[in-house]
Amino acid sequence: MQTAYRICPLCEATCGLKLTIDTGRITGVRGDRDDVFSSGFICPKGAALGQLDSDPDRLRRPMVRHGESWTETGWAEAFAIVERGLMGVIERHGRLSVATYLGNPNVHTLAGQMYAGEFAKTVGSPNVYSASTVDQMPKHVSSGLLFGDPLAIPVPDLDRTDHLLLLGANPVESNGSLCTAPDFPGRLKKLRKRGGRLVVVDPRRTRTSALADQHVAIRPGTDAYLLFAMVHTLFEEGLADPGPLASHIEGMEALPPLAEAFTPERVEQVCAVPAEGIRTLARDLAQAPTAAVYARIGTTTVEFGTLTSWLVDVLNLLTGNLDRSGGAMFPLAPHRRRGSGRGRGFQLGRWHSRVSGLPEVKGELPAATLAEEIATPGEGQVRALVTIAGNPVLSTPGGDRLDRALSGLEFMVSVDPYLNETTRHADVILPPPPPSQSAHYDLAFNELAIRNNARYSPAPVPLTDDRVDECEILARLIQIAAGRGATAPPAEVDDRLIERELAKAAADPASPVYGAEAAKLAEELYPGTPAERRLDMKLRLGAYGDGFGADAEGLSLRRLLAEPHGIDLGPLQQRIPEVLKTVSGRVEVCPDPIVADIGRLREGLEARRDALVLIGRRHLRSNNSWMHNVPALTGGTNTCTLQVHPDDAERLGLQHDATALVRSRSGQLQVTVERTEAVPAGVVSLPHGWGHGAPGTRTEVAAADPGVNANVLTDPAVIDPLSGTAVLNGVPVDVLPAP
Ligand SMILES: Nc1nc2c(c(=O)[nH]1)N[C@H]1C(S)=C(S)[C@@H](COP(=O)(O)OP(=O)(O)OC[C@H]3O[C@@H](n4cnc5c(=O)[nH]c(N)nc54)[C@H](O)[C@@H]3O)O[C@H]1N2
Ligand SMILES: Nc1nc2c(c(=O)[nH]1)N[C@H]1C(S)=C(S)[C@@H](COP(=O)(O)OP(=O)(O)OC[C@H]3O[C@@H](n4cnc5c(=O)[nH]c(N)nc54)[C@H](O)[C@@H]3O)O[C@H]1N2
Ligand code: SF4
Ligand SMILES: [Mo]
Repeated sequence: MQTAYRICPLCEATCGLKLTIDTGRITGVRGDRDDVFSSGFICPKGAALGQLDSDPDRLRRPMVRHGESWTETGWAEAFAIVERGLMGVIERHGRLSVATYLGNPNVHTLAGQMYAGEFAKTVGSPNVYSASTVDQMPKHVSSGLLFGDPLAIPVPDLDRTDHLLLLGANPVESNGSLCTAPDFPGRLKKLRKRGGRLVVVDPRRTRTSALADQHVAIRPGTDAYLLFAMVHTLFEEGLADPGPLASHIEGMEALPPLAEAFTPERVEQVCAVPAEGIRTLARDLAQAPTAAVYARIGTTTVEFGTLTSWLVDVLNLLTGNLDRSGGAMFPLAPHRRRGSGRGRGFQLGRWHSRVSGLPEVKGELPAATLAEEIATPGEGQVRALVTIAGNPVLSTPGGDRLDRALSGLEFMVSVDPYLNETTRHADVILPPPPPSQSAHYDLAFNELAIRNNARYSPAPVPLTDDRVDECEILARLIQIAAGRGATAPPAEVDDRLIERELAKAAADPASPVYGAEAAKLAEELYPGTPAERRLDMKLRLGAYGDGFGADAEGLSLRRLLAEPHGIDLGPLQQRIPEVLKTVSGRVEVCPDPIVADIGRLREGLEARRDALVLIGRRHLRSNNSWMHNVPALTGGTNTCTLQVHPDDAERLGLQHDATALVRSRSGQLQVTVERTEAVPAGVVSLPHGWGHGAPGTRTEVAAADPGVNANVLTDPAVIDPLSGTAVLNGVPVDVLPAP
């Protein structure tokens, strides 16, 4: 028996876990009480890490498909098949014909963070897709336009704020998103205990709204109206005051006229929130000593996702809460350096998708358009697909169409531990090792953490013989895509990247290694795995780094390895103007693409909103599509039911537990009805990530309680135009008793 510490990779909270390991298996999981960030917090998913890790359905060796059947194969052979398949398509149809889809767990693995983007870049095709366009892309676009950097996302300063206005998020079940805060529920309770106020805007009653001082049951998809009317109120009542930030803002004068049309009286009927209530929300926000507006997936995967994301930070700014303690602040991750306060700004639409002409966003095309790019013949048609940690058949709109399109590919390879709804179409599946055999560091979530910190977990258990580290799997794919072949040494990839980054640092007068010789610096790196060498480099060049000797106290991987519970780097600090990368060097508060989209919002004031609409939900013991195979996380209230308000159920003739037929513009399905007052009349809720048990999948536990794929109902043709993000909430549907 041995004890090991491992950061939990299962959600954005990044809790430190204390694992008991017995002969290579996780036999016990507890929260690590000494973790500098999570202080012992754990949720049911973290507690089930052992079961997840040793799930008998987890693939151990590469799988090769022959028609309907699969055989296991050795790694060398698998990579050789991938090389033949991928390079064959490239030779026949060119690099444009290869698409990459990067799924959510890429932000939860070191491999995904360090290699997946590089892989897509190496392929050199505009056909790059990811879970971001069914998730948070609107926030990237809004940050890109406001601050010049799509990754500069302000997070609520949870532990210090006096007032939190939270929209479209349910962190008591999701444990938080775009705001990394272990024990989010406990932090909300503490906020109230210290006399602060929590306001939750959500159509549904949730476990988060149950903690709140006030719950505003807004009509789905209309948050942009509510927030704009709050902006309107701030101007009308002379409450708009950015405080000391005023000298760092550009374009303020354009804001009041834009807010003009959105009076509380005008938007009242749109969002089903009384005008006087909207004014009170605005006054409360402006008058709180400190306050933060925080919004998540219920506000991004909607018709006006980018405008809503923008309005969130406009409100933070207008109430003097942007970039001040207790407000909405920019974390400074250890692998980042402080900026210069100016940059090239953010551009949208540098290229367009072939079939529907949709603009590129942050180097990607909308996931909603992938199926048609595969299915539509012509020059540039997608013929090969690489999925890394993704299950787009269940997670993207029109998933049933994508499912059909995938079977028409010439070649597909998936890096994934499961044979599931998506990977069943692959020719080769390359399974990564389980978390117990993988090292961990949160590059993505340190950029969103409510306290700056650094924590590294070496793999708790050594790799077993039949395993290849996911970093190496992806590095080998990079070598293949670069044309260097399946047997080219994977470490070359890291050597090249290290050389490039060190040379850049050595040429930068603001860097601590300015003037040094890159090759010499490379020799000083921690002599671990290739990924560890790169991580060491990033930490040492970063904001708290040792600068390769410039600051003896500074961070390095060696120092982190000596601190298994992590290093706390203190509360968030003010970062404007340094964090800005806009051309003007200011916060550009009314960027052109946003202003241009406000016309669409104004037109929407006139739209009829009497349809029954569908929204999603998450259960505490779930994670998108891939944890339904873990027995400890199934059953109880974690079910795939259509929640219907009793009044609607009455009107539509739907009995509790009976089967309903749900139809949308895009598709239809049958699902069990759950009558509940948790949803308001006019709104039904269905969770996503279900719809298991398809022929050829190998997830036995999940198949026993398969549920239905909510993304048969969501429509790939309906997206937020600025961000290409799918509209997954507020989908008009008809519901009737199943025939
Ligand atoms: N209707 C509706 N649809 C939604 C949403 C919604 O709210 N409503 N939410 C959206 C959101 S927020 C997201 S993020 C997307 C998620 O979309 P995806 O990322 O496409 O879907 P996941 O279900 O997270 O699938 C993750 C895949 O990664 C695999 N995996 C797990 N661990 C690892 C690992 O360590 N390495 C590798 N290589 N693979 C691994 C799993 O087996 C699974 O196949 O779904 C979106 N879809
Ligand atoms: N347990 C669990 N945790 C997870 C996940 C999971 O699947 N299960 N997934 C992870 C991922 S990938 C992500 S992105 C995060 C997401 O984290 P959250 O954003 O907190 O996700 P949800 O719990 O889906 O909460 C979204 C809320 O928005 C509400 N909503 C729907 N439509 C609207 C609307 O139009 N306006 C407003 N104001 N609210 C609306 C829904 O009722 C729901 O309560 O969670 C992560 N954590
Ligand atoms: S809250 Fe998230 S990070 Fe923490 S234990 Fe649960 S799943 Fe893991
Ligand atoms: Mo997500």
